[in-house]
Formats: sequence, C-alpha cells, structure tokens
Amino acid sequence: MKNSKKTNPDLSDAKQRDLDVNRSNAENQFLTTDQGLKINDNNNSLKAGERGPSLLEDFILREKITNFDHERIPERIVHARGSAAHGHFELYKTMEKYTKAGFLNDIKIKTPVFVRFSTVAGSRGSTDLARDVRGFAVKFYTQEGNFDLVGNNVPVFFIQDAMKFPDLIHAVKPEPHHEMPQAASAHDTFWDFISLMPETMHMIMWVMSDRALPRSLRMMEGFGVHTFRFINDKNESHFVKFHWKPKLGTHAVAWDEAQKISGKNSDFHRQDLWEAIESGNFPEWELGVQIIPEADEHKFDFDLLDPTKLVPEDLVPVTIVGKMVLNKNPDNFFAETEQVAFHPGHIVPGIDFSNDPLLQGRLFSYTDTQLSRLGSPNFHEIPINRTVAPMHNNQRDGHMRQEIAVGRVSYHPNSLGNGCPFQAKIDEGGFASFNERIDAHKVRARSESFSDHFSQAKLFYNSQTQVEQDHIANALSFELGKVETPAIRERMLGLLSFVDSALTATVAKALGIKVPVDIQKPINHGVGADDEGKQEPTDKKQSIESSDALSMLKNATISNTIATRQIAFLCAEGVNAASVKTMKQALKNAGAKAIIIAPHLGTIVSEEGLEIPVDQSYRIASSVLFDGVFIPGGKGIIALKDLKEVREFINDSYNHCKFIAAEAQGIKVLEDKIEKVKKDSGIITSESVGDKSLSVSFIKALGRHRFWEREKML
Ligand code: HDE
Repeated sequence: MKNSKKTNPDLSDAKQRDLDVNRSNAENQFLTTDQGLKINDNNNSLKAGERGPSLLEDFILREKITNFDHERIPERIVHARGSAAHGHFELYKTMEKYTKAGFLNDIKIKTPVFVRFSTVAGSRGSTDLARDVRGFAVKFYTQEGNFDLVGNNVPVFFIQDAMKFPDLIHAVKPEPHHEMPQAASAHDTFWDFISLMPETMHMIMWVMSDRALPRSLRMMEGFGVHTFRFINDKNESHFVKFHWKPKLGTHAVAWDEAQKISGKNSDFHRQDLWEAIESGNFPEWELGVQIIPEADEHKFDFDLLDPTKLVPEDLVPVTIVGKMVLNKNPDNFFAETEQVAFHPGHIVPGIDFSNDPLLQGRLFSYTDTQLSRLGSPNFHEIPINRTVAPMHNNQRDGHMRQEIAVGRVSYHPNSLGNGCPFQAKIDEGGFASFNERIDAHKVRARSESFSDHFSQAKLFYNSQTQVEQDHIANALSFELGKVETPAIRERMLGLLSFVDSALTATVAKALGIKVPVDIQKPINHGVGADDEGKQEPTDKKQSIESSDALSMLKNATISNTIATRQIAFLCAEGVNAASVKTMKQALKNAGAKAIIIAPHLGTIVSEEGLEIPVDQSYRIASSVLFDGVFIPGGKGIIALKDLKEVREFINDSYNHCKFIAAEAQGIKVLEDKIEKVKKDSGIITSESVGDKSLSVSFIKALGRHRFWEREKML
C-alpha cells in the first residue's frame, strides 16, 4: 500500500462534502415525521372530540414530544460554554526537518479546521466575560487523520499532575451546597484549594491578569501548553511548544467593563466572533512553534515536562510556520459546536506526546468524557468529528452506528477478507509511538525538578507594565475580598509574598489585614502521600528576570490595526452630517465600524437637512460594548447635555480608558458630562467641523487600544 499523503490540496472541499451529506434544508419541503410521513396538522393533537381527551394513538405528537424531551445532552464538565467556527490552516514553509506530519510538510495543502473557544468554569448559558481561562481547541482535518491541538489562551496550567484535576475543578465550580457563584473563581472553595497548592501560583498570576478578560476571542493568543514532540522521517525527536498569535493583536477589557458587559450582553464574545465572520472580517492567527532539540532537554531552569512552566521566548524564539483563517460560521450550533469532540490524543504521524503528567492524564479523560457526553463510542461518526482520511477498522456496532460495514470479516488477522484492512508500515504512513527509552521504578511521586513554584510567577509579574501589575493587584483584591474565611486570605497573602512583596502589601491593604510575618515556605499539598511536605517548594533563580513577550501592553502596538473595532457616534437631531461622514469614512478606510447612536431609532435629520439612519438608541447602546467614542459637531448635539444615558456613556468610556474624540459642539457635551474630566491625551478634539486631521489622530490613538495612563488620574 502506498502512502497517500500530500495528494489532495483541496481538502476544504472534502470536509465540506462530508458536512453536506448531513445538512438538511427545509426550503420548499413538506413537514414530515422522522419516518418521512407528510404531516397534515402540526397545531392540534389527536383528541376524542374537539373538547375531549388526547389519544395515546397520536404517534405524531408522541414522536415530536419525545424528541423534544431528549434534546439536551450533558454539557461539558469543563469548557461548557463555547463558540466555534470553520476555517483552514495554510503552511508558510515546510517543517519536514522536524516533523513528517503531512500538513506541516507541504505548503500546497490547505487543511480544514474547526475551532472551538470556551470559558472553563461556567455552565453552557453563563456569561462570556467571566474572569477565566479561555479554551482554544483546534481540530485539523488532515489527510493522515484528525490532529486536535486542544489548548488554552494561557501558556501554563494550575496543576502539574492529572490526579489533581477533579479537585481543582470541584474547587472552582459553584459551591455544591447552594450552587453559587456561577462562572466565577471569587469564592472560598477555589481560593482554599489554591492557597494550599503553591504550584498554582504561576497560573494564578495569568488568571488575575487581563489575559483572563479578552476583548474578543479574535484577540487572544493560544497555546498548546504541554511540551509535545515533533518526529521527522529519520525518527528524530525535537520537543515542541505550540503558539497561536492573533493578527489583530492581544487585547483585553477592564474588569469593571467585563462585569458590565456581562449584564448588557452576555453573548458579547460569541456575537463578536459570529458577526466578524458574517461580515467577511475573517479572524486569523499565525501558528508558531518553539523547537527544542532532545539534547537540550535538561538545559533549562525548569523541567520541560512541568505544565506550570513556559519556555520564555527570549530563550527559545517562536518560529512562525503558518496561518489559520476562520471564514465560516457553523450552520447548526448543536450539531457542530456542541457535538465536536476534541482529544489531545488525536495526533498524526510526526507529532507525539511528552511525559508531562498532566498531558498523560488528559489522554485518558477526553474519550471517557465523550462517552458520557455524546453517549456512544460512535461519536467519531458525527459529521463534525469525522476524519477526511479513509477510515477502516474492525470496531463495530454500538449506539447509533452509522457505518454499514459490508462483508463477514470484523477481525484481524483474517484470511477471508484477504487480510484487510491492512496494518500500515511506517513508510506507508503507519503511526508508531516515539521509541523513548524508559527505565524506572514504578512510583507515585513527583520529580524534584517540578518543585519550583514561584520563579516563573515572579517572571510573569516582573514582565508586566505598571498598569498590568496594578490590574493583577486589583483582581486579587477583588477575588480575595469575596472570600469569607480569614485563614484562606491569610494563606494567600503568605503565598503571594513569595512572588512579590509590594503586590502582597497592596492586596493586604485592600483586605484590611496584615501581611503575616515569618512566613514558612508553604507545603505543596499536591505532593506526596502523607501531605507532610515531602517536597518543600523551591525558588530557582531564572536565567532571565523579565520577558517582554509576556506583557500584553508591551506588545499592544505590534499590530496597531483598528480593523473590526466598533466606534460609537453619539448623535442627535441637528448633528452635523459632514462631521459624521468624515469620521465615518476615515474609520471605514481603517477597517473599523461607526455605529450611529441617537435618542431614538429610525432616522435623524442633520443640521444640513440630511437624513441619517440610526443604528442604536441610547436605551440599547452602552459604552462597554464599544472600543471608542466620537461626539460629532452640529448645533443639535448640545441637546445631548440633557441626557443621563449620554453622561453614563461618556463617564464609562472615560473610566475604562477608552479614546474619545469630539468635534466642535461635541466638545461642549464632553466637557459638560465628564464631571471630573481632566483633559488628557486620550481625549482628542478639534474645533473645526469635518476635520480630517482629527480622524487621523483618533485612528492612530485607537490603534493603541486603550489610554491606560488615565487610570492614575481616576
Ligand atoms: Fe481539558 N478537558 N482537561 N484541559 N480541555 C475537557 O473534554 C481535562 C486541560 C481543554 O472545546 C473535557 O470534551 C483533564 C489543559 C479545552 O470541546 C475533559 C485535564 C488544557 C477543552 C477535560 C485537563 C485543557 C477541554 C471536558 C488535566 C489546555 C474544551 C469536555 C489532566 C492545554 C474542548 C471535553 C472543547 C475539555 C479534561 C486540563 C484544554 C473533561 C483531566 C491543561 C480547550 O475531558
């Protein structure tokens, strides 16, 4: 048998055909039962007389209601709330030196992907803007089988060993006696667990940072987290870390804003992703890899197998190898987004696992969870999960089997079926695990090299700008402020003091308690059988003290595009149409969208007598749903001074450090409404109407995302 990889460059079509087989479209069709019987009355059940009892005979009613009763399947135990999209991955340059994976070898191959983003802790109907890690799961439908890169938007994890995962999740989920709070880590059980597990401290710094409050799913980085292996056709192994870098840059919202968005539009991220794709603004990420030769495995200040550690980009640069584009929304949320089944164990020849004990545990969990969630080992037959590679084996039967396997042979070896299906040799594309030598005692233990829990927490904290550090302190003060048990707060201050003393002092002040004195190095309760502190956490000095790649703000202008940003135009009857038009056109040219807001829907009439269509009224619009604000000129604009909604709008924009532009009379509204406003360079004004230079400055400012410097003045 010949290896058929690298033959069909147009795989997107293949996956599309696969999905099309099951797509139904009711246009111009009769309503029928599941058995294809045309229905004559879909409004009334079958009764004994018009006012009589319903009859059991009514098979149409029973079929309809039975189906309805069973519509729900168990939601994912974690990552229940998600949004997804189709797209493709294209390679920039061959990676064959490191991996024989076909989709990473041949630049002609366009690999279809399905990507699901998620929050972790909340249930399926929870808000998008919870402070949380985001899942970033990518299914590559490659010609050699599905490869799932099931990552997060944070490059490290809370715990080092899969054994602690149920404990972590039980702690963060709503507390079991009253099922509160929903989609929030700010409660006692979470911080109780964290305070007893020093290994969580690095991840805690990330989750308390603005990384946990993305502006958009399209503006987050993604990480494979664990160290994987690349295997080339000489069977040589390199360690590899996967990164996704968003073309729109990595941006966040403010915490107060996140909470308000949750009230105003709890589908904020879902809607943003959906609308971007519908309007042709396809989100893009570049795939990057950090490659580490086998020989360098022990060269670092940390263990490559420890998922609470990252490999600083300063030590191993990220090489960009390709691009992913999401260009099609799902047709049906349940069939695709809900039923997609990811699994870190879905790999292809050329990619293999490391011995990271968290990854190893995940390799068990994901099939098991699909069995309970999707109800059958046949979940691979659901269209969204089907491989586009030929699939033949002797697995048979089970609930809802779709395949009609022909013939009498369902075993191997066989002679009756001419030995088919064959095993594939390695040069025919057969998968063989990397031949790693293992010579060890069977133990329940953790390597001493996993015992440093603070140095990378410090590295992350030290890499942040002042604003970002302040946000971490605020987040910790909020979260621990919600904790009711004093001992938990104190233990957390103890742990924080091993990260940064100023940070600890700030949080202690907010909590109104003293930093504990004579803090002992905390025992890691995640280690050892007897909890006797078998392994006291160490604090190994890192070869670098700060890494710019870890700060969002230091990289905020790498991509200073304002493409797809939404700018609120605060308008009223008698606005100056030229003022609106000039700014709107300039924003459009830069890829951003102007949203006209006015006291009522419909249209408003400008001072020149022109009709301007209104997108939203002040009743619906809220500053937190926009990236920036423009108050145009025009005599009528002065009327905005009397609107309380406008005051709230401007105050929120100001407080959330957004850039605000105002022209002519618009300046008066601004000055009137922001009571304590001190004009800062985040507020850009022009006295002349329709001023092109104002739009140039405003667009340049918006490219910085936020004017965080303002926070000090608030
Ligand atoms: Fe998951 N995780 N996880 N996880 N995970 C699931 O699988 C699990 C971990 C991640 O959009 C579940 O199908 C264990 C790390 C994502 O459908 C479940 C451990 C990372 C998604 C599960 C981890 C992830 C999941 C629940 C520790 C980042 C959503 C539903 C050993 C690298 C995928 C499901 C989607 C989902 C188990 C840790 C990412 C229960 C046991 C680390 C993005 O199988």
